[in-house]
Amino acid sequence: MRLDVVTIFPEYLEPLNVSLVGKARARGQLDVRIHDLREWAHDKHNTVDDTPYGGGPGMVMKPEPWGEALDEILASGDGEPVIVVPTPSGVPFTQQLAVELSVKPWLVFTPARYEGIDRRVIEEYGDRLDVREVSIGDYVLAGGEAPVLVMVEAVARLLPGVLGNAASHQDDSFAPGAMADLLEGPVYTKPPEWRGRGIPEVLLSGHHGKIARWRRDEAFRRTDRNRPDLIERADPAAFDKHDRAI
Ligand code: 6GU
Repeated sequence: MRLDVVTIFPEYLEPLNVSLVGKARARGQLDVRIHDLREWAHDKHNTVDDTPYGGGPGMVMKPEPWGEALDEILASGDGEPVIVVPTPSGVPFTQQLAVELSVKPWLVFTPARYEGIDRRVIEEYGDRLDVREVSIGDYVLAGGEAPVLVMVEAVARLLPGVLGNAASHQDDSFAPGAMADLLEGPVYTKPPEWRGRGIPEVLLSGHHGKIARWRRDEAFRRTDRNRPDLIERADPAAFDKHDRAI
């Protein structure tokens, strides 16, 4: 997969050199290209923003540098990318959207600062390409760079061969399957006793059926406590009598 990111803060994307994404890059599974938007600015101050039409606070990113940057990046590859525009006004970034993006060969991210990008840029590319305006949650950040880090990590770990063990995402919270609609429950490792705290007996029993039931009960309890909206939204057929008794 190829990923391009256009930003006025290239150094903000340095975490993409680290850990899972960094290793996927080193192995050649991800081709990540970070671009400085100011390279497509023209005046001596490399201006990329201006005051908003209609008045109001803040600044708006000018369309010309974005247009020239995107045209050059689009011309540098084969086929057409999906363009992901991070914005608090976008559709929610979900595991489902991460899965959808993970099967695309090429993504271009356009994190903005200030009050956002001149609307005509989104319209111009939206007329010819798949452009997604995406939000990572109901809060406001100063720019789209941190959301890009979030989205790239969520997508990259789904690529074949990036996560050591493909089974590791089978029971992720939000993954489809038997535990769909439930958050993951607690996990334990050695030592068997730490600061006087033991391990739930059932996990030491070797009884796979009982362990699966316990894990589901813990997942249900946690979901009920932390995200009751997930239970309300789910298909009632997803829950059995035992779940409902929790
Ligand atoms: Cl994608 N951008 C900004 N600036 N703030 C956000 C966001 C994105 N998602 C949630 N808050």
